[in-house]
Amino acid sequence: MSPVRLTLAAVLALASPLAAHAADHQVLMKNQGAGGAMMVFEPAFLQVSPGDTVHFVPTDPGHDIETIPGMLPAGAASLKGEPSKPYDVTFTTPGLYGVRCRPHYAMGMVGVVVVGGKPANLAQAQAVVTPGMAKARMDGLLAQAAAVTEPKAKTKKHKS
Ligand SMILES: [Cu+2]
Repeated sequence: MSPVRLTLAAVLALASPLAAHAADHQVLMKNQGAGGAMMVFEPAFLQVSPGDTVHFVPTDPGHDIETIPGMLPAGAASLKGEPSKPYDVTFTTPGLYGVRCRPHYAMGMVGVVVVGGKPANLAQAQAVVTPGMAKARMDGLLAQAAAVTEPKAKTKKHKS
């Protein structure tokens, strides 16, 4: 490679540091989780890096995914999938995203995605009141989010 082309490659690498390390993740939407719990996102807690894509897959029909109001980083777009349809999200804005399945919200079908390191909107998310069985699960997920201090270590798995 000539010195000129090497320089160009270096510039391009600097221009897209996130895309170069972007990873894919999968969250299943199920009637029953591996641990026996009913109506779950699996995994219900996920930490990803900015630029990563999460595929929400309705393993069982009847589930959807959308942002829980108040559990969204400032400036981030809210999420909204269609019932029984896969939904892909590429997360760019760091912070905490609380999600729910609308029909099964009160049954505890909630999840949390932390993008980057320690989420700046954690306290805001903790102040949101969640209904029924969602509360206990969300408390557990927010405790996991509170334990996040560092961005996720880079993995070797790259998007092909
Ligand atoms: Cu559901």
